[in-house]
Amino acid sequence: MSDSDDLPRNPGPAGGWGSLRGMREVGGEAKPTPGVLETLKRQNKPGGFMCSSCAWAKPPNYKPFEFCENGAKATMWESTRDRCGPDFWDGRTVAELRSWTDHDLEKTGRLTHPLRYDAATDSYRETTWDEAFSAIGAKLSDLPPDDVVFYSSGHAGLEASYLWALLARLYGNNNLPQSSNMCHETTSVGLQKVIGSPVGTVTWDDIAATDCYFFFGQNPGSNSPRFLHPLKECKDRGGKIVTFNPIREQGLVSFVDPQSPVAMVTGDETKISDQYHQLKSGTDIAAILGVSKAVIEADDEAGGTVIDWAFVEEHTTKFDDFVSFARETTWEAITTECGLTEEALRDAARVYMEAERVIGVYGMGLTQQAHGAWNVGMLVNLLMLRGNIGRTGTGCCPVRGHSNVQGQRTVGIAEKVELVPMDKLRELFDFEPPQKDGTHIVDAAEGIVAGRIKATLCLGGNLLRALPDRDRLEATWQDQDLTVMISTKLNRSHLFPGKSAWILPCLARSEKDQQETGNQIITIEDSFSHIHGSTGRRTPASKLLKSELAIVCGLAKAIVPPHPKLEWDAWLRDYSRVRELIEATYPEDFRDYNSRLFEPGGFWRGNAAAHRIWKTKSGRAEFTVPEKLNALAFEPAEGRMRLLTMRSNDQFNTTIYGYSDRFRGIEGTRDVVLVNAADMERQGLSHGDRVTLVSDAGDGVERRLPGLEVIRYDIPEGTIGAYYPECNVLVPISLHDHLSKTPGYKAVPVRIEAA
Ligand SMILES: Nc1nc2c(c(=O)[nH]1)N[C@H]1C(S)=C(S)[C@@H](COP(=O)(O)OP(=O)(O)OC[C@H]3O[C@@H](n4cnc5c(=O)[nH]c(N)nc54)[C@H](O)[C@@H]3O)O[C@H]1N2
Ligand SMILES: Nc1nc2c(c(=O)[nH]1)N[C@H]1C(S)=C(S)[C@@H](COP(=O)(O)OP(=O)(O)OC[C@H]3O[C@@H](n4cnc5c(=O)[nH]c(N)nc54)[C@H](O)[C@@H]3O)O[C@H]1N2
Ligand SMILES: [Mo]
Repeated sequence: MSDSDDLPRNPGPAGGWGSLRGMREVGGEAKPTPGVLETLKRQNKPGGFMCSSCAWAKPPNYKPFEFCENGAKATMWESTRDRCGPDFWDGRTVAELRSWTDHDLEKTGRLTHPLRYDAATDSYRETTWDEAFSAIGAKLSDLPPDDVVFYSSGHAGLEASYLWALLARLYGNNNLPQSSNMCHETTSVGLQKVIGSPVGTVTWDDIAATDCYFFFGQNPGSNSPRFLHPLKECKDRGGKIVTFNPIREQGLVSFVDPQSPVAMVTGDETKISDQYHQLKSGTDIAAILGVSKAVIEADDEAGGTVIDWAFVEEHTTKFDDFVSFARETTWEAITTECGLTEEALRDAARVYMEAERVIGVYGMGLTQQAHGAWNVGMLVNLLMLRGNIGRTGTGCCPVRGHSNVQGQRTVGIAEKVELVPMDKLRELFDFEPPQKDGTHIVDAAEGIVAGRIKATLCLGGNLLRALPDRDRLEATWQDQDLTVMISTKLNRSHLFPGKSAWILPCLARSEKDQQETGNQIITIEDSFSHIHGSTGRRTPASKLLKSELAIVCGLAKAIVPPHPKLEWDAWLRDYSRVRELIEATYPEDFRDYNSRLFEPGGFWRGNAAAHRIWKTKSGRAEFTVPEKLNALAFEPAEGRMRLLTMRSNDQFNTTIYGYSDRFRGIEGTRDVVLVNAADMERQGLSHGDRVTLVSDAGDGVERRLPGLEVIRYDIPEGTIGAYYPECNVLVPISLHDHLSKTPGYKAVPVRIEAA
């Protein structure tokens, strides 16, 4: 192959006809029930239902179709006609299903019946809700509360989530790890530390006014495609976009608006990034320091007119430490670390300084690193140099993952006691909430491997598959006394049942949630901290399904002794009663909650940092100095590669819709590893070779992933890419952010071995 043959080879713009084809292919596989178009038309609009895919904000001025390729895929996937009923298990064992792919497991269709694991036949059998609830309740009463984990993936609405957290506390622990422990925990902890906000500060007003975006490790084309519209609008106004990412992600290169008939016919592409900097994985600290250094130097030359000195003096602390660090670090150290030239970093700084209003966007490329919190601090340093925070058109924009992942934290799904108004819970429910911090997901995973954790209850998700160290966890997961999964579809976590194991099938968000007082509304919080009501209208996939809230109440009644203040039945009859409880617990965030459910664009919870009120320890926004120039847990060594685990646009986390990663030019397989041409030459590899990736964490644990096809790819030397979740077998549990414990999924030390 010649140099120009590196993949991706002109994959075509994000959006455009490719996105329609992508939707059609998933539609063909999922075989959605009739009426799915009607459902899609209501998606993300006031009075409609909120997409169960990503958390990107829902605008007040919505479009005729306010959904993207991936939102449509998610809706079609849950609206499938296929059913995975009890008969699926006839003659099938759990053990044999372990050879199935994630795609094939979910493709069996919607779960229809509550199921219990039967050890004699090694398969699941139909059960009744009553039997399930009472058996789970009995098991839990035998276990010490400390040994039990209540996980949640960020799907369930605020109402069910609030009751889930209440249930754990009534049972006796704060063991409430959530998917954000593997995702934006770095934001919850790292951003909180520096600006006093655990969430982003940006709202639609900022998006409408900004003239520049700086992107670090977030991929809107695949993971939040509705974001491409505001990016295009920014470009149409003459704004600029600068991206730092090891991989040239197509959504950040160019976009054709699939909602514009003219653009679709003429193929009118909008170029998204004005500059695209392919830095080495894990080196954003160096790159951002380089940009900051250029800004500081320009300020010196311009007699102090570049830095926003008024902001720095009035609002920040430790500025001098940061400036000294930037001055003392040489350009050589910076450029060697990140692999970008001084000129490239100065170019980025030029755009940054010319812009009046800059938004800093980030995602997993910054958060899933061994020193992700330093990454977040560095981005905030850069923004603060020119007062790009707490002013219209500016701000810090962590793009959240699951549709309600942020909201679940807001209503009490948190393992740390200090994050929850325990006094309010004490008063409302007349009990003594547990005072000890609960387990983070990393501690829970270690606890399962060590045999300390005896039961895991999962409100959604596919925890076993999403966690690091797959082999070690799969070898020990079944030693647990109890596993309970509240799920819509079959997944790999179901295939490692505890001694007593239950699958509890629930309604999907687009389905009717009929209770005694009528079809219920649930609410979610988006990435901009706006709260939206959501009502499903589709006929449920099975008459036996229960809503997530109904399942939580059913479990609660079996687990917690009755008490007049615990009105599980009344709450189930009318979810607005649960919203009253949420408002009573968090009066500032949820004022007049029930009357504001369908405000266009949702109602804003507010954010002090957006008003330049800093709820930090110092009462000021804090400049920080990282201890080194990268976010890695390891030193470079001959043959040691940094494995970056990737998402394709044909998956939502562990849900694999299909095998087309069209933006990266990879079709028909996920068993690939992307390698730079120079690394291939050095290691004697050819395009198409089969190799094994081997852990190089140096902790004595053998971790191997065989059978990957080498793809020669435009990726920096020393960095390689392969897909999540297949690669999770290679990630040590102990590799995580020093502050927040978010796993370091984006720079895993591995070696390449011939297969
Ligand atoms: N279609 C789809 N949508 C999704 C999801 C999905 O799986 N599929 N998942 C949802 C969830 S839960 C989440 S959290 C979000 C995730 O959305 P993102 O935050 O976009 O997450 P990733 O795609 O894992 O990684 C983002 C980017 O980081 C880059 N990167 C890797 N290492 C580095 C680095 O060291 N520095 C920099 N600057 N960049 C780096 C990668 O190349 C990639 O482009 O998306 C949500 N939306
Ligand atoms: N290597 C590597 N590992 C990663 C990541 C990475 O980038 N690299 N990313 C991490 C991130 S950001 C995250 S958020 C986690 C994701 O971890 P999880 O949130 O645990 O996993 P998901 O794949 O989102 O869960 C999919 C399952 O959710 C269930 N489900 C779908 N819809 C619903 C619903 O409406 N209700 C209920 N109750 N269940 C439903 C279905 O049964 C489906 O099989 O993975 C993490 N793991
Ligand atoms: Mo996530």
